[in-house]
Formats: sequence, C-alpha cells, structure tokens
Amino acid sequence: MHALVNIGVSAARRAGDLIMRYRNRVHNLKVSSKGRNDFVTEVDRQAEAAIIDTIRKAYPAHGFLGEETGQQGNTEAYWIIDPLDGTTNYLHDFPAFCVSLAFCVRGQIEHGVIYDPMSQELFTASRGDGAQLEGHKIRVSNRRSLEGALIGTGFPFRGHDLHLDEYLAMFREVISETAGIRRAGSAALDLAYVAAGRLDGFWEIGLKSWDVAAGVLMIREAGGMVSDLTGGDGFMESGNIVGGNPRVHTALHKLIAPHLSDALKK
Ligand code: 2AM
Ligand code: CA
Repeated sequence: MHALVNIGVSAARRAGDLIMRYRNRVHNLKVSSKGRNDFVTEVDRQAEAAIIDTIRKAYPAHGFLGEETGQQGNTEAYWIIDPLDGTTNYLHDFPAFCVSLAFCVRGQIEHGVIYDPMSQELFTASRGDGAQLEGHKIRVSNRRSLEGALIGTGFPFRGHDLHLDEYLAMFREVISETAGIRRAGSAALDLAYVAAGRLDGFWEIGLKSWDVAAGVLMIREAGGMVSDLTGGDGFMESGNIVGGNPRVHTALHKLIAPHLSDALKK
C-alpha cells in the first residue's frame, strides 16, 4: 500500500472510531441546523479535526479541503475530506455512513480511502494501481445492460435548485428499465459499492466534491466509468454524476440525458 494511503487509512480509522464512540450519545449532541435537512454536528467537526491532525503530523506541507473547515494551506497537493458522509443517517442511527478521503495533486485524484465504521469495511484506491476492499482487488460488476441492474441514487435536497422535475423524470425511466433503485443516503459509500460490484451504477444531482472525489477514483480503478450528466468530466464542479460498469454507465447516461434541462447541461 502506498505510504499516502496508509496515512489516509489511519486518519479515516481514527475518525471512524470517534464517530462510533459518539454514536450512542448522538441524541445529546449539539446539533445545529443550517436550513432544512441540513445538519452539521459536533461529530463531523471533531472527525474532520482528527483527520487533519493525523495527516498533518505525517505530511505538514499538505493542504486540505474539508466539508467542515473549507480550503486551507497547499492548493496543489491537498486532501479532500468528507469526515462523515451520510450525516442524516448517522443522526437517525440508520447504518449507512462513512468517512471519505481523497488525495489530490493539481486537480488529479491520486488516492482514495472510504471507511465504513459500522461494517468496518475499508475501500482504497490509488491511480494506476487498482481499487481494493480490505486489501483485495475489487472490480465493477460485469452486468451487460440495465436489465437486472441495481442502481444507486440520492434524492435532490439542496433547496433552491432541486431540479426535482428533471430528477423524477430520470427516476421514472430508471425504475422501469432496471431491477431496482437503492437510496441509502451516503453517496461516497454508494460509489464504493459500485466499485465493488454491489451496485451496477449510480447517479445523483448536486453533490459536492468531497462526496465524490474518493469514490470516482475507486470506480475508475475498479474498471468502471464516471462522468457528469453531459458525459463530460465536470462532476467535481457541478456535483452531477453518473457512474457504473462501462456498459451500465453508457446505458444509464443515455436514459438520463434526454431529461436534462439547460441548467443541468452546464
Ligand atoms: P453528507 O451526509 O456528508 O451531507 C446523499 O444524497 C448525499 O448528499 C450524501 O452524500 C450527503 O452527504 C449529501 N447531503 C448533503 N446535504 C444533505 C441533506 N441535507 N440531505 C441529504 N443528503 C445530503
Ligand atoms: Ca457528504
């Protein structure tokens, strides 16, 4: 394992342990609401601080882009951090949440770590070196079409530009063409599941770079494909993403594309 991945794994496990320690006390936490359905907990902040502390001790020159603390330090070589992806699930003790870390150099994602502290499953990937679950190589599924496919998604949630009608039109199509849709509530974990072949594909609108950075590398390194909804590479900026094994990615993209409004084509 690459030395950077080792440090990423230590940081993710430390955050995961903290998340699990707080789990039993979750209802007593100070929960601040930043608008509808948008919780930022003390746990998120502490988990992110633990991650940054672990990495900084090993690599003082690295920068960070964290969901909680924003951009700091080096902007050429930095870690993109989602300290607790699936916060809403966590608050409800619904067991689908994870820690997601990606190491980025000049816009290129080099390493990714996704850790599920409930199952203690650890997903890792390094560019050019494949993706692993518990150190064993993983591959995307080999399903050849949407028929029988299991597709992950997330519902639109950001108030002002939900694109709900467009999303529901896509949803309607995907329901009728596949074996089913799953909406677990942690985009990073869903992407890791695509890489591991547990889901055949995934799409969502309006995510943030920390939700997808590690998972995108994982899917690609596991032999899958990822694009934005126009088929381009702008998912880190737009947060609109479709991924899957190569055939499912192509088919899913084809199904979704006719429902893009002009705003979603940007
Ligand atoms: P988060 O838990 O780190 O915020 C699910 O659709 C994905 O969207 C998750 O990765 C989740 O990450 C993100 N998300 C952000 N805000 C959300 C909200 N208010 N409701 C549901 N998911 C949200
Ligand atoms: Ca997130």
